Amino acid sequence: MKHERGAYTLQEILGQFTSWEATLAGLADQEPEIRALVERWRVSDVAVCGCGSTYYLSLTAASAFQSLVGIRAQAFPASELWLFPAACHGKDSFGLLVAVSRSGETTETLQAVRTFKARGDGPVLAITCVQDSALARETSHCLTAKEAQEVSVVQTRSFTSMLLTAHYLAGLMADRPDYLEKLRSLPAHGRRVATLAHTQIAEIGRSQAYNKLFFLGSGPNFGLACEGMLKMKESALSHSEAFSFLEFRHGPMSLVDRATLIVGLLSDTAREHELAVLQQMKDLGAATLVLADTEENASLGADISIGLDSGLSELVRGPLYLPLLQLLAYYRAVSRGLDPDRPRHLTAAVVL
Ligand code: F1P
Repeated sequence: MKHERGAYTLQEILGQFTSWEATLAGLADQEPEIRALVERWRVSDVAVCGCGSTYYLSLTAASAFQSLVGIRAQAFPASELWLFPAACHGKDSFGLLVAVSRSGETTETLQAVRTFKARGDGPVLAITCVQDSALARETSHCLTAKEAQEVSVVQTRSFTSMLLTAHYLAGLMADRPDYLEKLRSLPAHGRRVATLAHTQIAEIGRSQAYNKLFFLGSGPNFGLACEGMLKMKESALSHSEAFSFLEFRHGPMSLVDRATLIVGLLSDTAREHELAVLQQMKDLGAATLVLADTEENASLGADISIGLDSGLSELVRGPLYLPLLQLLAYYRAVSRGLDPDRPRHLTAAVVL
């Protein structure tokens, strides 16, 4: 049978809300066990690591651990923890390593875990999609979003499902049942937002008016902006970059012209500052696509605006931005004649 370009990717993007539900249900079943671990560990700091998408996930997860749990949390590319452990740890070790890998087979992530264990640092917890993976075997504790595993090489539903897992862990560490309750509302919001915004996103994704794409996000949204940037590269072979909002003025804005699309993921905390950046880039000729919680916020400084209407805080609503960024890359890829299911030069895991 003829393979339709991007068929798996599209199905995995649009079906991810079912994976979110299954992941959250699995976590609720394991809650007593995870609570007991968290209670036993009582860590005051955590390192989070991964590669590619899972490194970007680590960035936003570290932000959640830090702001929700109030502990020191730092994200690292797994290769840095493996090859430059002293530069990552400094004098003090981290109390816990959270190692994130969809496949559980990525060499750098396995090596980061081995290095951490050899130094005699604290416990290691894996977040993966594959129960029977090398990572799961290397670690004594593993949270598996197994329903989120994909056929496509690029991570879409696996990314968001593992991200929910990290948020859930943070919610348990912070002992915030209210936060867990809000996480449980995400699948319904996600389905609604993806349905509402699909046509609009498809139209922008198909547009050939842009040859430079920038993704801006601050705080917990920075890692998500990076993931939007990576989807564009992997699926649509398009030059894209991600920046923390205000960093964009410090040089990168010199690249802005009429062929530039800027995708802004608005926070609540820095909203006014972020809108000012977008307005300035619009004045310089860029087109702006703004994603915010309310349509009203999104429309300021925006050529195209999408309001999530979730009523959720900036931290918990983060995963809702992802399906839109994934769809944007999917439509750009397909309209350029590419197959996002099989991106050029890539394999699902890098095994060295
Ligand atoms: C990480 C990863 C992917 C990327 C690429 C190679 O894999 O870097 O993010 O898309 O295909 O692998 P994993 O460790 O999360 O399985």
